[in-house]
Amino acid sequence: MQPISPELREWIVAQLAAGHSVPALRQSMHAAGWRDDATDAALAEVERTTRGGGAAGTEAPARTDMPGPNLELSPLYLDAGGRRVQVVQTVKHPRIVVFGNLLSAEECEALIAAARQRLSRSLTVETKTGGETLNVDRTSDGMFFERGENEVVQRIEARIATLLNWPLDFGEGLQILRYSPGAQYRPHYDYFDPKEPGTPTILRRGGQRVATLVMYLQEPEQGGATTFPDIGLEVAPVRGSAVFFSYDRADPATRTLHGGAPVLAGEKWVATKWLRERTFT
Ligand code: PD2
Ligand code: ZN
Repeated sequence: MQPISPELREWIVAQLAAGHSVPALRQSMHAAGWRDDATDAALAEVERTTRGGGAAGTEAPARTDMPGPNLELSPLYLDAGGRRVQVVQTVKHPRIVVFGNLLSAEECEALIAAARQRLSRSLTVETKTGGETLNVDRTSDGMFFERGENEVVQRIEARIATLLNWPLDFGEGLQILRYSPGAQYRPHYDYFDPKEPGTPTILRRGGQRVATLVMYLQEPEQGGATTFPDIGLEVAPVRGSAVFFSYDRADPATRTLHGGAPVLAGEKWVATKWLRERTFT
């Protein structure tokens, strides 16, 4: 059975959240031309993954050593190498932490200024081949910095390593994205799909992705939240703040489906840091 698309998952989750019954959904999908066995498989997968369950023994094994801030004492602030970062909001499953005051306005400006001339239409890693392709699901413009490429990148990377308790060289280079009005990033998972044939090639450079930090460099006037459809969370893209989330296995059971909602007015700029299992080369 094919895995279901993030869009179909999102639709089913939204219908269930709106109070529609499973039989009603089955009827709608049947009317839309879905075969009953495919419908049942899709509904079962969504139920399994949104409840965080799964038939015993069928889940991928979860990692135990994971990046993340130390929240044992429920701190309101964390010291990240001399910067007082605010803990704004946390979610346990999926593990999500919203940080305030992670970046200064000057640091946001410096990243935007250094990236602006190097933007091109975003590519995503193509798991079918291990290469990169244009993706209609992502209509932003983007670029990557090399790790440690300039002073401000170095400073921010060192801060992230301290805050998230993860070695600096396990991180990919910072990715910068600019969303103009209408641009969005449809819901997706950031880990590499183990079932895709290109994934083993991608994993040679540092193993799986295990966590994401999306930092907001410029606020749009409207729209542009980072959304988590499985749990109905929207994180507002406030300049200098960031959303962290981690995934201990490459599986929808992590409930880390997430997207960038369309920007309705103004421009949204973000910097994304992806963390790998090992040294990223
Ligand atoms: O810009 C965002 O809000 C966003 C949403 C989903 C960024 C990413 N994913 C990403 O860079 O992976
Ligand atoms: Zn993402």
